[in-house]
Amino acid sequence: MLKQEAADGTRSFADPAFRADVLAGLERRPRAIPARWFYDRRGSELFEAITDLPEYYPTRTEIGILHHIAPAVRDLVGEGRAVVEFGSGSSTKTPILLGAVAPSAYVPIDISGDFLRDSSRTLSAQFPDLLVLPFEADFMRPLTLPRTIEAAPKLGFFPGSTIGNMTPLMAIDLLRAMRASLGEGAMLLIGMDRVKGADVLVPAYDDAAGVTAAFNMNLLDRINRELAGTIPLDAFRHVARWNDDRARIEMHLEATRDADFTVDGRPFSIAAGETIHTENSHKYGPRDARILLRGGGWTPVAEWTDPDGLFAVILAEAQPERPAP
Ligand code: AVJ
Repeated sequence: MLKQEAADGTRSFADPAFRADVLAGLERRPRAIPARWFYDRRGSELFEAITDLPEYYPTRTEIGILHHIAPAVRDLVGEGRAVVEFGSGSSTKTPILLGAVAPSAYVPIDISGDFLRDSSRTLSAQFPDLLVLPFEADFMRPLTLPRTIEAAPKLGFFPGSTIGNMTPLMAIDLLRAMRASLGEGAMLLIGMDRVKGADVLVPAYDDAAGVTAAFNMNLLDRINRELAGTIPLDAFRHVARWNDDRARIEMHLEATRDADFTVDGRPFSIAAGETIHTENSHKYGPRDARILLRGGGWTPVAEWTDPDGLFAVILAEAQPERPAP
């Protein structure tokens, strides 16, 4: 394992999973590093800044939809379910749902323990009577929920179009795993970004102020900091492209000139014009979204969008275990 020394002399160990993903990702062709590694402290701050950009419509649009549909969601799911949120409990979206459905418990699941503790504390302050059970886990793997909420019917919450980061194959695996862990009678409230023109999509991922570019470039900086990298940042530029065939925005880091560098002592070369693929953000039309959910074992029961049809929030119920006709 690699030891790092910060300017103040404190030592820490680089995350072995980060190291493994970066080294394997730079060796593979095409080069690709999983998007989850964007979110160190600086990356999380930059993502927060992205959500405020005029070009980045998803966050504000989804929040608007959630406010609007809260009473309808309560009518459809009832009160007293245990709400299980997959991914970082967003400080803005979660209270809208919790305030509407009066849950018996709230279980935020996240890989980042620090983030989980912070957001759980904030929520407990806002809902003093609510049982909050933070659960540190990688929700991409099958998981066993806390015994305390075993008997309660569940409502899964997966906002933010995080599902868009996954290829359809991975998304269906995840939806099936969620159905298995949430159990019989569970419901799921999920946000999905819709397909729309590249004239709207590309600027949302390549904003005029350059915040998304900084977010993407921060990955190289993080590699240099945490994995003793020598990547010349000035040899790369941020690229966002719409892949129409696969209905996704792709973010890449493109080499603007030939470059040689090392990461954790290993040598790498990249030629001008070659890229490191850093993120996919899949977009789903109304029928696409419903097929994806059904493929993952969930039957859509209601769906809502904003007046411009930019983003969708879908409520689905777990398909009972029975053979298809
Ligand atoms: C957090 C995955 C929903 O894909 O829109 C924003 C991440 N990347 N700008 C998205 C992101 C660049 C975002 N998600």
